Amino acid sequence: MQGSRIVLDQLDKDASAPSSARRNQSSPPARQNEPVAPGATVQSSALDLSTAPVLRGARIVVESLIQEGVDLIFGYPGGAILHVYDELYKVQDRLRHVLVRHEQGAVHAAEGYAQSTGKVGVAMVTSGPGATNVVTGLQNALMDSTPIVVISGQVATTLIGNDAFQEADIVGITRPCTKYNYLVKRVEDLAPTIKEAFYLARSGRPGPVLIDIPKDITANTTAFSYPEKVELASYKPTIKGHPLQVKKAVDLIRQFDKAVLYIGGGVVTAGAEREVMELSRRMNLPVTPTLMGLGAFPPSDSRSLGMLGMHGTYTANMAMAKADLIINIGARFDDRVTGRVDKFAVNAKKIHVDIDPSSVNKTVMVDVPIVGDAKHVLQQMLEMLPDEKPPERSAWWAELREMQRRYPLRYKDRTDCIMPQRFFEELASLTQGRYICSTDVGQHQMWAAQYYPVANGRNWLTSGGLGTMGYGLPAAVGAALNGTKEPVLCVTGDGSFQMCIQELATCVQENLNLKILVMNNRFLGMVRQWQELLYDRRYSEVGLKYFPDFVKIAEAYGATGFRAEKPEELRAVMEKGLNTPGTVLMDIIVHKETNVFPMIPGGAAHYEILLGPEDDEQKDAQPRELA
Ligand SMILES: Cc1ncc(C[n+]2csc(CCOP(=O)(O)OP(=O)(O)O)c2C)c(N)n1
Ligand SMILES: [Mg+2]
Repeated sequence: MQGSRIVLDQLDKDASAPSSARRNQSSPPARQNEPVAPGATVQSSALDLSTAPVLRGARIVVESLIQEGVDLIFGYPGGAILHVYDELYKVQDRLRHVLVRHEQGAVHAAEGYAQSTGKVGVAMVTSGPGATNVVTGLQNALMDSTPIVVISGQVATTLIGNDAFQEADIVGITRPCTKYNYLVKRVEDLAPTIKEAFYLARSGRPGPVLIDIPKDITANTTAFSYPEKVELASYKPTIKGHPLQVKKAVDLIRQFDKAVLYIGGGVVTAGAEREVMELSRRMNLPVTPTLMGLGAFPPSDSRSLGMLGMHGTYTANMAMAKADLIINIGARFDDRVTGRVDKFAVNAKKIHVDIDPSSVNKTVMVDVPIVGDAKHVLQQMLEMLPDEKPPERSAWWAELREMQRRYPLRYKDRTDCIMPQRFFEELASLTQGRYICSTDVGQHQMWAAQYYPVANGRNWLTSGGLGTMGYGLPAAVGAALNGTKEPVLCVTGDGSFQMCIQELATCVQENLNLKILVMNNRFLGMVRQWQELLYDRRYSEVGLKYFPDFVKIAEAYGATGFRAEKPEELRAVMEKGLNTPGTVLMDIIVHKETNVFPMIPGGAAHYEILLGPEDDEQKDAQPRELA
C-alpha cells in the first residue's frame, strides 16, 4: 500500500530537504479563535480579493483555505504557527477552528469529517512535537485513502537545520506517510501550494498532504490571488477505464458462473454505490464488502454475503475461495482479505478496478486490470450490459445459500452477563444502522462490522489499513461537526478509548451530539484472543489490571455517563443513552473472554476459517480445508 505516494515526487521535489514545493518561502505563526463575547458584534472579515491585496503569509493561509471552501479546521496552536492563529482569530466569522486536546485528535477528526462528507478535512498544528504528533493520523489517512490537508508550522527558514527550539524535519518524517508534502520556502508559493495540496488530497486515490510553513514565511508579504486551477504535467489520474479492458471484464462476467463482486472503500470514495447495485442486479452477482467497503452495498440485500476478510462471514470468504471469477471494485487485495497470497482464490479469473495504478498487480496478479474511477468504469460496464434477464447462476447461488444456512454469524447468549454480540445486536435494532458510527480497533470493531448494518459508506468510520487504536473518538468528533443533526455513535473498547480519551473535552466544549459506547471487556481483547488461540492462552500484558471508572470520567469532563452490567439493563441503558442530549458515554460491561468468529488466523489460507464453538459442525474450532 505504501505504494501510493504520488509520482510527482520525483519531479519537483527538492532532493535534499524533505519536501519541496516548488516555490516557497515564508512567514510567521499565529493563534486562534476564542468564542466571541456575548453581545459583541462580529465584523465581517471579508476582503476585496479582486484587487490582489498585499497580505502577509499568515493571512494568505487562511484566505486560501476559505477560497478552497474550507469552513472548519481542527487544530492546536503553538509558537511556529502563531501568526496563522492570529489571523484565524480575525476570520472566525468565516472559518471555524475547533481546538482539540492532542494533535493526533486533530488529524483523526479531520479524517472523520472527510470520510463522512467526502470533502477534504483540514488540521493545523505547530512545529516540532505538534507536527510529530500528526504522524499516526497521516499514515492512517494514507492507508485508508482519506483526503486531508495538514498544515504545520515550522521554525523560521533561517533556523532550519540548526536544531532550533521545536524544530523537527516533519517533511522528512512524513515523506513516506503522505501522498505528498511540501516545505514552503517563499511567501509567493503559499497560495499555489495550498491550491495544489487540496487538489492532490482529493483527486485520484485520495490521501493526506502536509504543508510545512516556516514562521518567517507567514510574516512575509505578497500580493494575494488564489489560483483557479492546478496544472501538474506529472499527475493526471486516469478516470475512464480502457474500453478494451472494460469489454474483456464484461465478457468474463457474462461467461463465468461462480462470480463474486468484491467491493472496497474505493466504491464509497467514488460514490459508485448505485452502479454496484445495478451491476449486481443485472448480472445476479453476490456481493461482499471489505471492512472499508461496508455500507457500499445494503447488508439487507439478498445478494449480500456479508463482510469479507479475517473476521468476515464464512460464506463471503468461501465464496472467494470457490469462485471462478472475482470482480474487485475499489479494494486492494489486502492481506486481511487474501490470507496467504499463494493460496488465494487460485481457481478464479480476476478483474481489478482501481484508480491507483500502483495497487494493481501489487500483491495479487489479475487477469483484467482496469485503472480508473470506480463509478466511471462501472458505468462503462453497464453500458455494455443491456438490462435483460439476469443470468440465474442457480448452482452457484444454491451453494452460497447452503453455506449461509449452515454457517451464519451466531453466538450463544447468556443470562448472567452481557454477551458482546448481544450488545451489537441491540445497537443495530435500536438504530437500524442509520447513524454515523465510528469504531476503534479490536474485537469491538469486528463485532461492529459484523452486526451494525451500516446504511451508507459515509456513515462508517473505521481505521482499516493501519488499525489505529485511538481513532474512534476524534473521528466521531470530526463527523459530529459535519453539520449532521443526527447523533454520531462512537463504538470503542476499554483499551482504545484510553488512547485519545482527552478528546472528551472537545466533545463537551463543542456540545457534540455524540454517543460513546465503550464495549468494556477489561482486556485488550483482540490481542487476548490471539494469545488464547495461538499462544496457548499465555496472556501476556493484555489484562487491563487497573480500570478507571469511565462513567466518572465522562462526568468529570462534563458529559453524561451510564453503565450497563446485566443483560436486563442493556436495552434500557442504550435507549436512555441514545436519547440523552449532548455527549453521552455508555460503559457496557461485557463478557470478558468471548472471541470473534469466524476468524482466519494470520498466515493461514483464506479458506482455513476458524468457526466459533457454537457452530454445530465445527465444535472444536479447527481450521477447515477447502472442500
Ligand atoms: C495504537 C495501537 N497500538 C496497539 C495496537 C494492537 N492492538 C490491536 S487490537 C488491540 C486491543 C484493543 O483493545 P480494546 O480497545 O479494549 O478493544 P477490544 O479488542 O477489547 O474490543 C491492540 C492492543 C493497535 N491496533 N493500535
Ligand atoms: Mg477491550
